[in-house]
Amino acid sequence: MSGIVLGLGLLLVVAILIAIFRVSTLLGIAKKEGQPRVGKANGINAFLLILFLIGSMALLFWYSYTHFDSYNLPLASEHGAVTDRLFWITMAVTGVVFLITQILLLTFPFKYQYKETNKALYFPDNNKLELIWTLVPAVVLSLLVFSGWKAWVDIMDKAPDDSEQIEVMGYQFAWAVRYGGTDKELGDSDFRLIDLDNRMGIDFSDRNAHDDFLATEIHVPKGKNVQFKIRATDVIHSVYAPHFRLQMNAVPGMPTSFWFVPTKTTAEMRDELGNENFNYELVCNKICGRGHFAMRYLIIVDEPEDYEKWYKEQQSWLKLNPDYMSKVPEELREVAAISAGIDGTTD
Ligand SMILES: [Cu+2]
Repeated sequence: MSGIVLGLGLLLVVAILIAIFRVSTLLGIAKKEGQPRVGKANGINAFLLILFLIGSMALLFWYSYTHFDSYNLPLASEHGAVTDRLFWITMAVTGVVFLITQILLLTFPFKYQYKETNKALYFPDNNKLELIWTLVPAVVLSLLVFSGWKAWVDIMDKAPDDSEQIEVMGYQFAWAVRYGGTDKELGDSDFRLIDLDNRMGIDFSDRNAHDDFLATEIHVPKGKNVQFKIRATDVIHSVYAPHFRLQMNAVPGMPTSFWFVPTKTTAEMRDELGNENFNYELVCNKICGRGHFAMRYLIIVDEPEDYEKWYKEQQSWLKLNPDYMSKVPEELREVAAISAGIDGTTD
């Protein structure tokens, strides 16, 4: 509340200052002092614009230099090399244009400010000039868009058949992660089956679902194709794993996916960075509500043999939640118990 009052107060002060400035300008004009006053104000404004140019450029370079490592994270996926290259080419092209246009924009008011002796040049049009500034950006932008589109199509293409399938589901405010179990096939799921325990709505009438397991951290094998199958239950979340240059929205009612090849194990990255505590992470990249900040999950990249070892040690969800055996159709219970790794008979 006090914030609103303070804001309104500030607004009032600014409004009063503007009113005073306008009144004094009008008074000046009324006293026929108009011209020299405007000339002086122009000079001050032009000078301030140049100060702004120098200040903002200094800030830009300072930030880009000191925080470079924060937005240029070490790379750990195959396609990431392509997207990184595209990013830096786009950055170079747009950066140079940005610098040139800002310098011209902010120095011209100084160079061409009002002087009584100056006379404006009549310059209605120049076809050659217009052709150049239409064609050059059109060609450059088409090249950028085309190479971006090609990279996108390669990434979004159907995942290879041998991909590890991992289902990642976002909900307010956590992730649930499911693997296909011994058959490496994810079973069906249905949002109508979601309850407090069966968070992902696993459908136990599907045989592939009986051996599925949920993981508290995501393990992926180095050098193998990995596909994230992504969905959400409530609002739009976003699966973001910056070291793999991976980002994909998690949308309720509209499954999405992303496949990639991790290139460095967690241990290798720790060595490279000299940081024993380093971990790859998956975070939500959509402001999805109050607990948004809590949507963090660890990703562990293992050597393929370590990954298989970890995979085999996991227990099926059905084994950990035996009550749900009642959801398995009666004729499937025996096979379900076997594929879920449950010993003995079930009731
Ligand atoms: Cu979220």
